[in-house]
Amino acid sequence: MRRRLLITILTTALLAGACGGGDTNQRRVLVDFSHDEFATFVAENFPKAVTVRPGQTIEFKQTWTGEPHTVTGGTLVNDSLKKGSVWLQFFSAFEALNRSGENVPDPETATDMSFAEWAGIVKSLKAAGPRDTFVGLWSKLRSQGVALPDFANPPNVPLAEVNKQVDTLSESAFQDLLFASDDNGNIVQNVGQPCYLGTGGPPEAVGTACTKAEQRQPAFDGTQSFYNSGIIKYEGAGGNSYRVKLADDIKPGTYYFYCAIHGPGQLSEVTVRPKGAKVPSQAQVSKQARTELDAVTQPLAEVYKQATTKGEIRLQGDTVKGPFAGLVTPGQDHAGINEFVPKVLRAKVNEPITWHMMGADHTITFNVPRYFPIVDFNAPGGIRYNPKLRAAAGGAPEPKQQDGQGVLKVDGGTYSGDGFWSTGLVGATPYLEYTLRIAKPGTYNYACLVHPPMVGKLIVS
Ligand SMILES: [Cu+2]
Repeated sequence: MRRRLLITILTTALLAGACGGGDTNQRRVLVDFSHDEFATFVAENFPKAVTVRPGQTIEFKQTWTGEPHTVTGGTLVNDSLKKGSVWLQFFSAFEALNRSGENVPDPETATDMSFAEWAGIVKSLKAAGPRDTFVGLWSKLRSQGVALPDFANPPNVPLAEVNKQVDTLSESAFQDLLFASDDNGNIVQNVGQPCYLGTGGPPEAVGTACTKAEQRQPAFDGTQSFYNSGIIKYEGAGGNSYRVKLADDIKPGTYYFYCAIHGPGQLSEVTVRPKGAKVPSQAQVSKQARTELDAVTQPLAEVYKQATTKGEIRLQGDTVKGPFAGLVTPGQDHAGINEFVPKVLRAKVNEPITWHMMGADHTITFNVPRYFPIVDFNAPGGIRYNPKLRAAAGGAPEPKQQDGQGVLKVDGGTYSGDGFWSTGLVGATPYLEYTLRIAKPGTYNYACLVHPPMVGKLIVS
């Protein structure tokens, strides 16, 4: 039971409330987030919901964590997002159950359990708030005609079967959505580039971008069929801004925008009130964003503390020892820490070093160029990821990805100590173990090519 559409991440600042609020006609929504004590990514917008008036501007302010994002909406996708938002609340509620500190068996792995047994465990959880929210959303989906079994009288069928149903049903809720990357995680032009259409959809051929005229951004009037930022351009370490000006004649109502890279889990609900209506101030919007951010980053702060003080973390009932390349918290698959922990490692020549890699997909790379743009906006075919990002280099094996079939172990061989060497883009759920040896003594700086703050030092004697 996981957000299948959510983490296609490359496969996968503090609130400047005052600045954003200086202009009373503008409201700022944060896209992604990096914690001020350790680097993170969060594939979400903060706050999730914002209320505005016609004529106002929404500034989507992206923190550059290394993860590209889009802001994508329009009538083509609005209904799907509206219905799907209940599924998203459902998955968040499931994550909240996992974070409640009680032991909820994971439907992905508890293969010998029946649904009746599992529902019984959930119903007897002591964390009443998260429990009732989850059970309530289960009924809400059923009342909307979603064919889930009854939680009140749970049938004695295999849990795995129900889990599969959840996956299929939730996926079908989002089937109208368009994505800016293909099955291999490469950027596609029809959605990766900006596109604003009055009617119809972008070109069917993923390699064809919308025309230059269609790439010019009009005000958002609520009737456009497709209203897509494309991948928001990099504007420096301070982040990127994408502004949506609401037309004076936009009809009051609720409009949704999602990230066409990370999926509908990264959703903004924009409620437009009538002209002249009172709407929350920027200070109130920023306060709400901070509350929602704290809920996401607090568990990350705890896991960071475990990793830095004890050198190990608890993950799904197991103890996982460092060193780490990235860190995650159980049941929170849309956010993670982008750090190497510890930052400095020591090893002897040819001694195996094993990193536990988790969270977003990462690379471990030696001899990183000074400037390494992750997304190339002026490539011959349009917009693409830097081809050096995905490929293994320097003799490392072909990069591997794995989802949920136990811990992936990769032997990266031996790095001579000279030249560009990279694991390529690797990632696995729950994590992978990557082993490497270094043939020559020295002090090596290494980094993740995706996430700029992710740097480490290796001293080989
Ligand atoms: Cu990384």
